[in-house]
Amino acid sequence: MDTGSVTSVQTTDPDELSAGKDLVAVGYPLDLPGEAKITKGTFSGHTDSYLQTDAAVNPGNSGGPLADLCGRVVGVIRLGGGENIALAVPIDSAIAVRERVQKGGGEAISELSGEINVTVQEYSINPEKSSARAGKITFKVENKGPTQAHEFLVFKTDLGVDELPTQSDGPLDEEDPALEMIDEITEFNPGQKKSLTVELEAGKFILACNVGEETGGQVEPHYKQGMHTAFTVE
Ligand SMILES: [Cu+2]
Repeated sequence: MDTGSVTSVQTTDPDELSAGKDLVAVGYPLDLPGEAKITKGTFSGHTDSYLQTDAAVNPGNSGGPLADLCGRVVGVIRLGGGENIALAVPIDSAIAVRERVQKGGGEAISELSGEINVTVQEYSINPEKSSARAGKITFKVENKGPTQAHEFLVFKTDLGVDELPTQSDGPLDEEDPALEMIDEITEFNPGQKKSLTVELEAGKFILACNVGEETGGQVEPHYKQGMHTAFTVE
C-alpha cells in the first residue's frame, strides 16, 4: 500500500468532553464532489455507547472523524440525519476494535462489538447467529409480527432445547430451578425494536418468548408454538 499521502491525526479523550464544546464533522456528505466538507456543531452528550453531536451529518459522513477545534479526533461518525442528532463511536473504542481486528486477523466487526440482531415473529425466534463469545452481548430484537406482541427471555440452562421444563398447559416453567433467568425484554409490539445488553459467561442458553396468546378461549403459549432457540456462549 502506498501510504505517501496518509498523515496521522491526534486524538483526545472523549470522556473529557463537556456538553456544549464545539466539534466538527469531516466527510463527504451526499457524495458531493470536491474536497471533504466540514460541518460544525456542539457536543450534546453521551448515549450508552456513542457520542452525540448536533453537527450536520448526512449519508457519506459515516466513517469520518468528529474532532474538536484543535483538530484532535474524539470519535468516528456512525450515523446521523434529521433532528440535529448525529452519533459517533468514541475514538478509544474505535482504536480498541482496530487493535482486536489486527490481532485477530480480520474477524467481523459485528462479532467484536458483541451485537446480535434477532427477529421475533409468529412463531419463531431467529438470532442472526446461534453463538457468541463470553462477555457483554447486546441483542437487538425486532418484532416482525405480523400481529402479536412478543417478549424476549434469556435463560441459562444445561438442558437441551427440547428438554426444557414446561407447565402442564404448555408454557415454559420460568420458575424451574434448571432455568436461570438472566434478563428479558417484556412484551413489545410488531414493528418495534428493543435492545437488551447482558453479560454472559460461557455456557448453554435459550432464547424464548413465553407470551400466552388467547385464541377462542384457549391460551396458546408462544413457547409451545416454536418460540425458543438454543444459544451458545463460548
Ligand atoms: Cu411471542
